[in-house]
Amino acid sequence: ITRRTALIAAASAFMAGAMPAFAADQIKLRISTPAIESDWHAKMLPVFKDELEKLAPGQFDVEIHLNATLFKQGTEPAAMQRGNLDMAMISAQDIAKQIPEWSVFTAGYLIRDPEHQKKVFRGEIGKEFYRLVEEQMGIKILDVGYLGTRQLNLRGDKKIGTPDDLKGVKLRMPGSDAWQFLGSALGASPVSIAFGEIYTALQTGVVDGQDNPLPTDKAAKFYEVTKQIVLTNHLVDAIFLSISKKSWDKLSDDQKAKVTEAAQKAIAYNDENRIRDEAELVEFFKGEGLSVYEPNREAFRERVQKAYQDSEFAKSWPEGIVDKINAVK
Ligand code: KDO
Repeated sequence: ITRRTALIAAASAFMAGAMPAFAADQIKLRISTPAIESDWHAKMLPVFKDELEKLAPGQFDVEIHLNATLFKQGTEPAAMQRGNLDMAMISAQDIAKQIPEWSVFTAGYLIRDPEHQKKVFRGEIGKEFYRLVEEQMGIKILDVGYLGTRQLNLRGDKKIGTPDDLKGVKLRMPGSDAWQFLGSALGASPVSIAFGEIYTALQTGVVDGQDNPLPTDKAAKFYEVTKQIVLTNHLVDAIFLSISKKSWDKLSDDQKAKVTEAAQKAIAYNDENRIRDEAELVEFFKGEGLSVYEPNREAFRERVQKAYQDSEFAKSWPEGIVDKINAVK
């Protein structure tokens, strides 16, 4: 090694340390989601980006794509698996398409509340189920986020007290077997429509109603085209902030730790805002002229739980998993 090359090496090492990384050296993380700008799980993405920038200045280029403009709702896992997408917020229903065991988390009236959800997924059960996703799908789940508790939201005036009252009601549900099953289990006739088309479907009467957590009903302005909200509490819903293993494995251990930390901060922001909103939004919807009421929740719970117990899905659930989930306190 000559003195000249040693000097050049020393100078470039100094530059690399002192200068922010050039755009070309930055690690691009493209995130795709159907979430709309005004909803909390969309708003948490700039939080992720900013936190990561603080932790690892200049190292990452986080690119956020909302409204399913980059990939259609539900196609994000496949895009990550093909190496076309780095990150997404995927649902248990998306995962269950590839890993049948995961359908347990698509069952209504199983997870009790946001706290139970956190404990289940951040504990031993989550560890085991995340491992399946990593091994079988090549996707690394960074953290679980609370999407909210799903409630019925209908166009008509007819009051819904029990599952029998939903007979023949065309209920929009997201497009996959697991979601459609939940719609039937509630007693309705499920119709599969992408999230971005719900508003028009409600407005034009293509469907009689839809189900989503209250913060999403507000963000998407579904109250403009519906008359009632039935507080069924039928699914304490989760979204999993995830990264493709292809992108993850390129990171150094230090970068992995920072991506995880930024993800947890973003999720905390989402969860806090959603939980607060859920406590306050009934008044908001009433103010918008909707009737908001409690149905016979026990009748819904019984029907839905029985439907899942007797279903094909249940055959793929690990032995004793429902009891284990119930036992998490
Ligand atoms: C929906 O389509 O109703 C749903 O709430 C399903 C979720 O899994 C998730 O995809 C969500 O939409 C989108 O993020 C839009 O909020």
